[in-house]
Amino acid sequence: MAKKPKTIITCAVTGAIHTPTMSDGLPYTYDDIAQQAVDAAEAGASILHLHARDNQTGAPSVDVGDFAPFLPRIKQATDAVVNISTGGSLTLSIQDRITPAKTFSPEMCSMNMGSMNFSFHPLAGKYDDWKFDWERDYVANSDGNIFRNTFRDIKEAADTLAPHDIKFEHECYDVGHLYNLKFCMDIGLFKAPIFIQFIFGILGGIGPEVDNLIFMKRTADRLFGDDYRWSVLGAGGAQMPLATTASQMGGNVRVGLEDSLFISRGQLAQSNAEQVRKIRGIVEGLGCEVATPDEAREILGLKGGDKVGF
Ligand code: KMH
Ligand code: ZN
Repeated sequence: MAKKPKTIITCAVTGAIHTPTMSDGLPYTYDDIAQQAVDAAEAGASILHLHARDNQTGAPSVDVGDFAPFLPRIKQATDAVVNISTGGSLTLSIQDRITPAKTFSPEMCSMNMGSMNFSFHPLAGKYDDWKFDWERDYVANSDGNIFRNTFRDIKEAADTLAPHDIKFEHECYDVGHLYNLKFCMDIGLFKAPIFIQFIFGILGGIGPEVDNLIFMKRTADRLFGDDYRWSVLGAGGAQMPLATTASQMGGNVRVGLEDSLFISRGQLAQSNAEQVRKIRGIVEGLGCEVATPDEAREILGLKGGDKVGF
């Protein structure tokens, strides 16, 4: 029987959806982001997907000055792959969103593959008292968000970042995004093997049903053949169940407080590492091995941790 591929665990440490009021576990200071990222790597995450936040208020930030305090600390303390988000804050221009990746030249960064509604406004109704002034409006007004990722934006990001030899985490929130990615491959924007993050359960994207995972996977098989590797991100309560299914299907998994604040139904996770430990236990318990950072580098064809700019 063919050997099962190793499972790469990505941990998305803080993101730009959740706010400090929603969980004390959500890291937003430089120190907490660094510490939780290192702990997640020690727990078994070989890729750390990172956003930055304002150190005082926790507001999502794409300011390079908010990345600079934690990136070197993470690099010194772990050999995990650093992946810098270019999704950033959802309403900013692509130029602003790619500035951190352009500045720090990480091994990986995200690349969002289509424009869409991207909303989490239903969360606004769940809290009466907010820790910081910005939070309520930020969450409530997300019903007006258009997360803009036009073909022109994608090309601009790919062209600007090309000299940095960065592997992209192609964020695909629906089936059409796979066709966008195929078009971009055909015009030479991205090199195989590409790495696709199938995303389920964002309001504005495809829902978190297993049927949809199978449909996305079949479509990607047809479009990309052997030229792609894949991972699954289920938002909220879909996180662990879909990651488990993905791993059993031979795929890779993404967890982290960016995508879900919970460790089990109704129970907040205390940290990113707790989620990594949980999925690792499931993956290993079901007979798969977890990839080390160097194995992840090999699987994805990364440039190496010694070639980053931080
Ligand atoms: N927040 C996730 C659903 C990005 O950072 O570019 C998708 C994401 C996007 O991680
Ligand atoms: Zn992200």
